[in-house]
Amino acid sequence: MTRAFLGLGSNMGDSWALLRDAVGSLAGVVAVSPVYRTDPVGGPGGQSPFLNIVVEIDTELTPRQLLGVCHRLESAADRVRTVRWGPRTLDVDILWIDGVTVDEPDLQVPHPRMRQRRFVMAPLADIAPDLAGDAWRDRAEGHVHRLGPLDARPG
Ligand code: X6L
Ligand code: MG
Ligand code: MG
Repeated sequence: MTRAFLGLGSNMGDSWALLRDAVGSLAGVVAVSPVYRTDPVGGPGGQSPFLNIVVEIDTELTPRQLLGVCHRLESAADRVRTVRWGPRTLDVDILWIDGVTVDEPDLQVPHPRMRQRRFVMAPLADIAPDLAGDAWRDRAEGHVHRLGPLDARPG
């Protein structure tokens, strides 16, 4: 079994429920970060804030099979691709797989820009401080605010 980390984000629809349902349909979940409300980074202006989490899974899938899982979760959330980096019901990205490097046009592991994004590194640091370190704290972009556990939705 191999340890992998996925980054999930949503800024359309009922984001909290979309994240909860996505995690609920993932196999091999080991840890789920707190939910963060995060300022949009990149993409067109005027987007709503995101909710972001990071999930650790144990898996025997290949990286490409895992990418298929990510796409299946996005489809289940009725993701529609319109504007590049535009609003989305659900985005699921592979961040890290222990011992694995992939550099293909549609699949890069580790995620090449994760250390520049506070919306990735803050939740990652909560569940994998060994992996996240803290060099990112000075450099990463975007304000983030920790809301709390995914299973304790604020009223
Ligand atoms: C210059 C050019 C600087 C592009 C930054 C950064 C583009 C991030 C895209 C960039 C640039 C992205 C999320 C998000 C997106 C998310 C939050 C992306 C892809 N996804 N913002 N923006 N959470 N807070 O999940 O990450 S679009
Ligand atoms: Mg993304
Ligand atoms: Mg993506």
